[in-house]
Amino acid sequence: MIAGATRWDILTGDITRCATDAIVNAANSSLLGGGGVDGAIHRAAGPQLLAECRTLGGCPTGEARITAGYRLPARHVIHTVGPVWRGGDHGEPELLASCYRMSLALARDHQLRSIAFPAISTGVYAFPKEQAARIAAATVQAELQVGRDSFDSILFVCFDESTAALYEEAVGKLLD
Ligand code: AR6
Repeated sequence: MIAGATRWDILTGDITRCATDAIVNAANSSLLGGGGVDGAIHRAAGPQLLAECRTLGGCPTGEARITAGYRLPARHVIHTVGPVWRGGDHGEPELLASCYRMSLALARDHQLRSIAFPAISTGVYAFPKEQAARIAAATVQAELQVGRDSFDSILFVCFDESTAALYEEAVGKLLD
């Protein structure tokens, strides 16, 4: 798919293998590591990532912070904190959209051209996957339209085929 000058793709696989300018981490507000994709990113990046994260003083839900990528093939990690799903009427959709917007804003500020996103909040934080895919696709598309500059490439990196299929569907609906 192409939006403006930006190519976006949906991939199935392990985001720690992505050699993009930045990969996005679905972190928690301590930024001190955890399970899921967060654990995988810290394992692959090595202990220097945790050392830099300790200097950041955490991150509120819906916001994002940037670090180096250390041993990762990606140059940077953008850590964002998705909402915990509590039924959907506690601002979860808006907070999830904010994660995508704030991550792209940080990437822009640092002149990064390629960014890979995991399916934020859809694991331990239990956000319904289909709704999360729709929010991810719609928010990224809207940001690409308003952004004065553009990215070369945005990747949605899904851990399994069924999540990737939900993204394909969400993006397909946007293009209808
Ligand atoms: N590459 C791509 N996607 C992955 C990978 C990977 N290596 N590993 C898991 N996923 P989760 P959350 C997918 O639970 O729901 C952590 O403990 C996974 O299948 O990692 O935002 C943090 O420290 C799912 O679709 O993040 C927080 O405490 C998606 O990544 C909490 O979990 C997100 O699942 C954050 O929960």
